[in-house]
Amino acid sequence: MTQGFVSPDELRARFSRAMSEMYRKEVPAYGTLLELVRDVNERVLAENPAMRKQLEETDNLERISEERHGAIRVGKATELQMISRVFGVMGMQAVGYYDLTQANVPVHSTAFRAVEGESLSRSPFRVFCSLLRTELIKDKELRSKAEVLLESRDIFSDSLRALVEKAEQNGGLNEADTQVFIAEATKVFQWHADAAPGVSKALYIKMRDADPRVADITCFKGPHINHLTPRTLEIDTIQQDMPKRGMNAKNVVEGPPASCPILLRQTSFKALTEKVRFEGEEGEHTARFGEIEQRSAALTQKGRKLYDQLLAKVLEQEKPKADGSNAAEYYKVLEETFRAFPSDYDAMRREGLAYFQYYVSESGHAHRGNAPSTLDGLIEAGLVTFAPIVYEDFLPVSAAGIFASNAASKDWKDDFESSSKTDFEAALGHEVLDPFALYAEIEKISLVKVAKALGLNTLSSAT
Ligand code: OOG
Ligand code: NI
Repeated sequence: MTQGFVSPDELRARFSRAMSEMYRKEVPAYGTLLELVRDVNERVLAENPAMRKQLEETDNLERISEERHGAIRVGKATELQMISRVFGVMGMQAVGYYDLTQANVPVHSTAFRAVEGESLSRSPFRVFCSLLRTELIKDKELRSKAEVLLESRDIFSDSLRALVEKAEQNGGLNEADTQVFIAEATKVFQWHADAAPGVSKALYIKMRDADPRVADITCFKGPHINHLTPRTLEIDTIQQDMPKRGMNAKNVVEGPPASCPILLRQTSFKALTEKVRFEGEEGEHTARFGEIEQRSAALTQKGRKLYDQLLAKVLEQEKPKADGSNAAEYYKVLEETFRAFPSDYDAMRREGLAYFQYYVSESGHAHRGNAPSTLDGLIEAGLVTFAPIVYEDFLPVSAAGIFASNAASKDWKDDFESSSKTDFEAALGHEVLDPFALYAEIEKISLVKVAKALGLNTLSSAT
């Protein structure tokens, strides 16, 4: 702690816990999902001492039971800018650009998360944050209603604004300020059973007909968290067990097939229908759900290209239908198509498809000053070991699938205008970071450490 400041990592961890507590109260099924994930993770670790040891050695064990991501949707640039500052106090930065218009959803997004290896192992909490693109609402009158509603709301309390400024000026927050900051920041994302002032049920329905996300963003008082996602070590078991605990699970696990440990795989229980009070009338809204994910290796540009190609090939042949009727066929095509992607980490490493962290083995330490000078040589001699760097980001296509299956229940289609990263960055007020560069940096730092420990000048990887 500097001058009695709570560290950004600690702030982020506490905020993540506070969000989880709030969401468990708001959406009890999320609590049931957490119990299921805890049970499965405990069993998997008890049954796999080797996995446990590897997670421990790579600083990944402790973070797992605490790990989760959330998703929020904001309505205007000033909200996005302030959100960026609030997350900035917690050491989270905007990483990557996601164009959801590809999935017929009128938003574009980034991920707020920690970026450095050590911070990520302390708290990898990440938030997928989408900005509504009102310019894509086709009906002009509805568009201007949406803009007026958004213009008139202020989702941040005065005390939150003051604390963000204080943290930025002083370089941190003390314990007392931290407590208020966490409480006020959490409140921004709470659920409101009352629709925004001026929103009748008829207006809500018009917005929802334009797009369910348009209604979700414009008709409410704030950007309620729409899901939280704990990390599991065995997603297929959870997918199977969800119905046994009363959860309405989605039909397919999204992402790569089970046999290919890359990026992440996700599934969820479907969004709940909740009561809402509109002006003068009762109604309902369907948006909030629970999700789980299993994370694996971060891919290089080359690996990502191959993943995108293969997934596109899969979807050409077999798109998962919203009603789940072709789930078995979809999985079959997915598994078969992804045979073209190496499934073992050594092959991925040699082909430069994924990012890795490198470690000096015990015998490596004994060979200091007398070791092969190439990375492959060191690995072959057993002096250096490696583990994949965990993917910290989101699947654009997967995100799209989640939108489609949770709010619209439409099959996928593509009729929106093209992406606009520049517009997004203008709204945010700065550029988003390049995720590939961040993984490459973590890999490089580990190679520098290894080289130093072995008394070598430099070491480079296939990436
Ligand atoms: C965001 C969906 C994206 C994920 O896990 O890919 C996401 C949203 O529904 O607002 O959270
Ligand atoms: Ni999610």
